Amino acid sequence: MVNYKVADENLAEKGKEALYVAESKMPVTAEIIRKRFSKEKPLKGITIAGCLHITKETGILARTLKAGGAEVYLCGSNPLSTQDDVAAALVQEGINVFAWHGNTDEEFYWCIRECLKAKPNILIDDGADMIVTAHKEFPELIEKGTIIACQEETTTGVKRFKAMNKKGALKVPLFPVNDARCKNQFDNELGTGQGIISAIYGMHVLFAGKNVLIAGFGHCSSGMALRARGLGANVTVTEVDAIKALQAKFAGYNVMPILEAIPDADIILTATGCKHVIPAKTEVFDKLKDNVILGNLGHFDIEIPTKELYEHAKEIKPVRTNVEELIFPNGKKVYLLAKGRLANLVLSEGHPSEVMDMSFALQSLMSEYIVKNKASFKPGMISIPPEIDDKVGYLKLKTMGVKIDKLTDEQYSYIHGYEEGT
Ligand code: RBV
Repeated sequence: MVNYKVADENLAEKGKEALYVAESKMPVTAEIIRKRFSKEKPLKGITIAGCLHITKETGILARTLKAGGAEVYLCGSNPLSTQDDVAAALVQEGINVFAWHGNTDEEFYWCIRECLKAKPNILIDDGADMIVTAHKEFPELIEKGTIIACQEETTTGVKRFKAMNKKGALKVPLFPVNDARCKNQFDNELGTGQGIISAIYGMHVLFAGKNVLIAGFGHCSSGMALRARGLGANVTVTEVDAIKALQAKFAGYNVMPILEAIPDADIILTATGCKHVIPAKTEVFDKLKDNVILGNLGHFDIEIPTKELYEHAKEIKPVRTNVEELIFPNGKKVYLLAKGRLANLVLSEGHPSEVMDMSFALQSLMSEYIVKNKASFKPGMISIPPEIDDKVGYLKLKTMGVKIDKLTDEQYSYIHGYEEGT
């Protein structure tokens, strides 16, 4: 029996088409790993719950985990990123899905709880909400050892778990999949980088000649800065980290404090993982340029002070799908993308399948690794084994028809030795 609650089961045919398109673009997850999983069934008897964006790419991951023998439960990791057609299609394939576009905060947690009620053995989270809920509301899953280990997909989730671990509050073995090289150097840089497109989709603007303010210069934001510049924008980066600020400066961007950059910015895009990156103050709102576009690509809707902006506005008008015009008391207009939520997920379909192939290949292989090595884990953060990271890189290159060199024995001894010098 499939357990589910989705928006509309009649959307399944459309969802199948989306999944069909993603299949061919995700050869590592959908072909190589799935083929082996179908034969070897490494996840047999295991229930996996994923709190992920319900997209065609996540659908491909679910299919691979299921092919490996797992019972799969899914709920959305963001109320606005669920693609209802994909959710409906997955239900037809026997994946237990609790997700619909636009669910309220209360419904969001209801969906998480439905997944946890299935007593999952592995949790794959994106943003930490499901694993934190398991700690708070389903402690027996941890105490009785039902949960073997957990995997985290995104930077913000890893940040939360590091804080939890420091306080001694993290009671499960946790693999920060986000921190694998094959994840953050590709999904974060290229996927979020291309998220610039969401700002274009939102307002259909020309980037050339615009002043674009990018808040942050980590993997996500540096990818965006590069692409904004490529489109002809004049890019300003704001940072709190001296080294990252230097990297931005030496890459040729303007670097300055955000309060200095705000008055000239035509488009402001945030991806810092922090809160109130645009300070939540009326005097700052008054400094925003008329017609400025505000978009957040970080995990939560607090980088741009969404709530305070809504409170400040005297009128809020939807102008395009998931874009609102906020009219301030002084008559100024501001365009807010995706209600301040991840615009790269909400306004486009999420990060492209090609790059999600690597992230979800890692998630698939990590689930297998967890089942194989379950006896050896202790609660706390555990790094992704480098051989799994390397394997995904190698497989991705292979599917792209790219060959690389191999160290000779002589080179191997040299690179791992210290005796040879001047
Ligand atoms: N992300 N998933 C998708 N197409 O399914 N797109 C982006 C998708 C993930 C990505 O790995 C990132 O770390 C996370 O969403 C942010 O919540």
